[in-house]
Amino acid sequence: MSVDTTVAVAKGRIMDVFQDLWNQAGFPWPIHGKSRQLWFPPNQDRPGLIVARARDVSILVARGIADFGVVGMDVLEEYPDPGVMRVMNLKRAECRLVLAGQSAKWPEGPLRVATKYPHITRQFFQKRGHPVETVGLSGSVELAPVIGLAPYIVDVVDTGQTLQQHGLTVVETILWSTAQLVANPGSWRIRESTREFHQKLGTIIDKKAGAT
Ligand code: PRT
Ligand code: MG
Repeated sequence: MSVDTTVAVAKGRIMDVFQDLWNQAGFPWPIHGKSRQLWFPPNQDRPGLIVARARDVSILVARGIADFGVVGMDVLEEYPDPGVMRVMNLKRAECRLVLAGQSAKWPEGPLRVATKYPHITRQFFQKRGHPVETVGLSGSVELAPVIGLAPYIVDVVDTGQTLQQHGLTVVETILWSTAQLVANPGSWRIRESTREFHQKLGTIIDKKAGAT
């Protein structure tokens, strides 16, 4: 198989699950030990790999630096980019984006919500005609209600343990998320190697559908 394809992958959990798919596809994983290298050009054994911040993945793909990107649906919805095509649900890194608070009751009146996802949050409340003020944080969002910054949060949840540890409970699920494969439309249209890589991943996903 020709491996003249480059994939930009979101570091962290998404990269961990993607590494598993990459190995199953028979490609050697290029990152060894504690290497800080972030760019691995394609070679005869495997596609190229770029390790990126989650929100930068679509930018790299839209500009054609990478043919493919791997990133969570939550991030794609928060930073919509018309320059990328969603081409496959990788069915891994499952989680949901939820509205959570100290009680499961739907909030009354105008409310303040702390979140890393202000765009999704505003859309969600707008659809319900409910006034909202978002406080944009870049991490440790669960702390907001505990320290009195905002009584509600919109955040990613998997097992729910983190919410529980902070005395929080789910009010409503906003979005279910899994890792997604996105592609550069030009590369997708004209490059044979792009189609081949997509096909190969597809076989693996379908074989192990539902596994994390
Ligand atoms: O910098 P940033 O935090 O944005 O990214 P990162 O490099 O730290 O990546 P990482 O590892 O946080 O992964 C982020 C992506 O993984 C998200 O965009 C999701 O698509 C996906 N994902 C899947 C998750 C989780 N599961 C998850 N549980 N992202 C974050 N979490 C957090 C959650 O918010 C909580 O704080 O993990 C904690 C544990 O979750 P519980 O519910 O199991 O306790
Ligand atoms: Mg993180």
